[in-house]
Amino acid sequence: MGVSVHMSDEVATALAEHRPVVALESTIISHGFPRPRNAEVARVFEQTARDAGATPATIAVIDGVPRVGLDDVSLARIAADESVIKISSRDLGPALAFGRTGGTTVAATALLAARAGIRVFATGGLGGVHRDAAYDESADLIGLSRTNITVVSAGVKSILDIGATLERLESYDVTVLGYQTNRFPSFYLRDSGFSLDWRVDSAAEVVSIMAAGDQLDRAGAIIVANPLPADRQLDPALHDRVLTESLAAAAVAGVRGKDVTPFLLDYFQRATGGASLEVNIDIARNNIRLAAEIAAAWAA
Ligand code: PSU
Ligand code: MN
Repeated sequence: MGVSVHMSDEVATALAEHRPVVALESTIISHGFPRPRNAEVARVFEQTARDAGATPATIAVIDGVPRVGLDDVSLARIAADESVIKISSRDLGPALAFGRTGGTTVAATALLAARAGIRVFATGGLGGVHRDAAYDESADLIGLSRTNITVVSAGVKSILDIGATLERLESYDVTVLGYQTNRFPSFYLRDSGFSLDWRVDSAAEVVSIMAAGDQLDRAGAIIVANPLPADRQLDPALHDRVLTESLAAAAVAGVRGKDVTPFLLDYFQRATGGASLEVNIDIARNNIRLAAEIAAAWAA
């Protein structure tokens, strides 16, 4: 544990003292938010964790070194440098071997966080199964099947096939809990229309499920699906219009592979005149606060 990753002193000390630590991904910074706003957003996310009583551990690969907890220079570089790549878990080996710098996806971040001994991870939305292309499925899903970590997210974006994503999470043996709801959120919107088998109402309940999973030696992750309150979600009519447009634009542009998710996110932000961007930040901060609560309950 902790041998193959480089932890910042702050994160290492917090873990050693059994204080709450929340892992944060960095593809959301390098490829999820537009420059230069993303640099500010990265700092806001870390501050949100601190204000909620947890030590943030932003994870990225810097010059071939997997880092858990970034200094200010590295955090700024992930945001500003256009040559920063997107690193999923299968890219970790080449990125380390070739000394590359990249933002880590949910799959790669979860793997590195678990290696460092971190149990709770906050993100905005997970990758999933893309629409009309069932073979385009994010490694986030299978990655979470192998990693013992609790991930707080607002579900997956409606740019994906949400029903198929939930089916795959079932196949991959990933536990999905609705936080104070029985409905799976679709990121910008509170309710995707899909229901969940399990609802939790407190951080303490999440922790009791984590502890039960540990007793059974289960390998897979727990997803805590945390919707925004209805009055903070994106306007549903705007959402539906932009969703249709963005999918058509991706088809016309012939976007493929790891570029699909960044393309759709960027389209959404431009087509909503920045409204989706503010909701996106709100969602991630909402998830970080809940993750901090879970991490505190776990640490206790
Ligand atoms: N979905 C979002 N925002 C994001 C991502 C996904 O709503 O920023 C990022 C995450 O880092 C996620 C990655 O792990 O995209 C998934 O990319 P892909 O579909 O290529 O696996
Ligand atoms: Mn893909």
